Amino acid sequence: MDFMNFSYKTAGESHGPELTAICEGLPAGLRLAAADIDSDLARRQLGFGRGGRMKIETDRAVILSGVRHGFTLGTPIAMRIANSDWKNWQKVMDPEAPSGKGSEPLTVPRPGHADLAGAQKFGLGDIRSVLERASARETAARVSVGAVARRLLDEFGIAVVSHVARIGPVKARRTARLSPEDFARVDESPVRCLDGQASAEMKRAISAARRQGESLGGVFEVIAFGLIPGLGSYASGLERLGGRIGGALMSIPAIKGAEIGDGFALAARPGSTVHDELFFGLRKGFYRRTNHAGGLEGGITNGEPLVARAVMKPIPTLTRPLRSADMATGQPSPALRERSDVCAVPAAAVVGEAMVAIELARALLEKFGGDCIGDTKEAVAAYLRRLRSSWPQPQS
Ligand code: EPS
Repeated sequence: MDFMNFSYKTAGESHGPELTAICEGLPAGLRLAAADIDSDLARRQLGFGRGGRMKIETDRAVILSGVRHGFTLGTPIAMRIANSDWKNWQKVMDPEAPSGKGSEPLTVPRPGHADLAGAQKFGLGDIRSVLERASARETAARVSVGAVARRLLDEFGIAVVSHVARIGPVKARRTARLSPEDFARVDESPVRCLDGQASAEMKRAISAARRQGESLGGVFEVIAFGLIPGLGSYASGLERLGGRIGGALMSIPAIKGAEIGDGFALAARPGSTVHDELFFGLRKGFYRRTNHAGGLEGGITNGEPLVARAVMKPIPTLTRPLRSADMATGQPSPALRERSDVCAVPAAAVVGEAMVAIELARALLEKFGGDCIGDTKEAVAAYLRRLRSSWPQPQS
């Protein structure tokens, strides 16, 4: 699709030697250091409810190309994140040696996982060959791309943040209008929740799930502050930012639903309580006092914060497994049990930030272009001048 100027690709298996990400289409002259990426990678590893794997990994990005002396070159940026666990899996994951003792095929699919559908689609007899790439480990590579996108957005005063709104039965209390400052300490909550009381209850719910051999899902919210009106378009369906943000969130493993603004709750409300009324002030121009639309009207940013939520299903690997049937024999058998997380909603929220940052960076570059960051900045400044000059003049 030609409007996708900023694009990326990831590669790598969960227990292979490394994850790789390549992104291209960013302007030259953007300051970028591995530390910008590592801070997001570390945030993705946070969260009460993760399994033993997070004790093994300390994700760090190595920038291999596209950056010189701390600034982007406008060429493809390749990044590598090593899997520390690889050393324990070399035999199982060997690209060339035939499978043998110690790498016997896994044949009992987990309900809710990609195991069976993936084995059928690709003609694979060993579920290991499916789960290695279906694993959410891949999201570390996406977070590295998201961190690069975030660096671009930061140059334009756009901040993308997230918090956990629900884990299993525990819902956080809603604050009507959040500001960037509200997120300063969200990573200090063990479940990345803004409501202290709900945080404690969420932790208790996760501990109880762990004891019961269960897993828990939840809801996270991503908010982008500082947006310029006019990103995205209604000109073609695929350009609508709502679909692009929703699709990006739904592409995260285990996400089963996404909504923008008041989302599904809008179904129950009359129009007069749903739409954000417009006001005009000589200093701030056109503005709204509410944000039910979640910052998008007609698939275009309207200058209000972009608010998107996504629901994550409980992870399908259960230590008290569900019933399944063996792919090799057809015999009933309890589903595959692997080391896994009990709840990964706090981590998924950080992945959600990355996905939203990527879509916003793409939309920004679509509108303002620029092989060089200075060109992009000038284009944004000229656009903002035009918006201001089009404001109605006070009547004398
Ligand atoms: C995952 C299973 C677990 C998670 C993993 C995602 O890994 P392992 O099978 O090695 O215990 O910890 O998440 C990550 C490795 C990660 O970096 O997020 C799965 O099946 O999706």
